Amino acid sequence: MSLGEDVRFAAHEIMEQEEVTIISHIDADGIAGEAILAQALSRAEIKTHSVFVRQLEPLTMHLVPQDDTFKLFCDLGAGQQNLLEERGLPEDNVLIVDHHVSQPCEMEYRQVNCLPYGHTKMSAAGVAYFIAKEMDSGNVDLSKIAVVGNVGDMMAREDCGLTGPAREIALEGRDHGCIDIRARDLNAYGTSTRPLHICLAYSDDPLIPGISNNINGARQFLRKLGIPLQAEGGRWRVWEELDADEKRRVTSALVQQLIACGEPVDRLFSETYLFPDEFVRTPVRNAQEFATLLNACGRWSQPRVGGAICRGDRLSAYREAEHMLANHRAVIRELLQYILDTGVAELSHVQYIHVGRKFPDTIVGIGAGMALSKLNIHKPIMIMVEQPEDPVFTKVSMRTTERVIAKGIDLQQALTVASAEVGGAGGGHKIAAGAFIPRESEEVFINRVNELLAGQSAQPGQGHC
Ligand SMILES: [Mn+2]
Repeated sequence: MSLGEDVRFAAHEIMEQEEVTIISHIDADGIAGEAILAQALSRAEIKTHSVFVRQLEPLTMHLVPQDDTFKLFCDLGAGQQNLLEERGLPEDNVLIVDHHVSQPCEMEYRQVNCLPYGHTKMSAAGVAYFIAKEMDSGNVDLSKIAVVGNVGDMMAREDCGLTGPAREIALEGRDHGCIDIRARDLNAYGTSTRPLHICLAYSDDPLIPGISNNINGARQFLRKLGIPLQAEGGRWRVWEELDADEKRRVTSALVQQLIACGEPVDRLFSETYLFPDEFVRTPVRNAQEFATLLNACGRWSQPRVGGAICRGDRLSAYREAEHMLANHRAVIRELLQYILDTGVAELSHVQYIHVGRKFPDTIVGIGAGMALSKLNIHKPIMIMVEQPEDPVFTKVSMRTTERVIAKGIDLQQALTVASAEVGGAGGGHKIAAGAFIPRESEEVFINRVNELLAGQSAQPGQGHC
């Protein structure tokens, strides 16, 4: 079998259905994947309704209806097939569209999963797009949302651009005219909405001495280059609106700065994905910021607002999402500050912090990733959080860096093993993973994860994720 064959089978299977329930994940990739599948289905005149879950786990399984609609799982399900079985879902009534590691189970649910085919850098929205495209080639316009999902799941991060099938989607979107691919663009977040000096100061991949984490430094750097920070009328300018000559002046000065400090320059540039049909200086203008907007919707438990934006709403849903985005950023900044102020505890191979109920579980992963660049980046970080509505389980999020996984570290493996041993469940990727564990096992669990990571780092590295 190949991914293409699985996609054809899935498209055929879906077209046979009269009524479908989509169960999807509440993050940018899940929201994008749901929007792609739901639009493809409704264009094919198949009745569809959707359910969003934070995570597929015993406590959320009641959200999966026990009716006879066809169940389409998106961005989840592969690692929780035992739960689908326990829920009594029959084999022939389920299709899983996912990119996570599968957990074996008695039932053999059908899946379209890019991971077993070696496509480690494509998200569920990408898989969903291939199915939609197979259902009807007119669904090529959904490539835009697929790119948002992929970028949202950080599939473009390691290689500074999408690769493999995920990039093919971007190319299809470019040919269709809905995606503008910018080669060797600045590898920084916020190129469409952040004031230029803020955009530079907030970017830390690569870390540019004197500019990263230094707003004044960034402002002076741009002044020296004679780049006006403000447009007529005093509005802040953004990277995207600089002309080609200005961009060249900035990037070559950044290159010089990095070389002067003996830092590698390769990560300064990235392929980026812009949407020419959107207004300039809005977050839906580029894939990265669009994804953040969707994540903000998920964080505020309003995935349907994100879904409406994926479907083209630029009025009420869009305004609502912008408001959530502002709050989202404020809470993440607060979490980051809390981690830095409180400090992390360190074991030999992991650093960790328990934030109790102070922060929503939906942002701790993002906060962990951001905190890592300001802590010991050589040691994976673990954040534990309690969810007020869940008295039994503690949620665990872990993040590390490309450099650490190149040495053999695999967070997915460590969390899957350690959580199973204490009666919890875990999954994810080498670089970012999560788990639920019984609250009373926290200490045993941390020590076990440390032990597993120590074992991994003793093995020769694989060098890829
Ligand atoms: Mn995903």
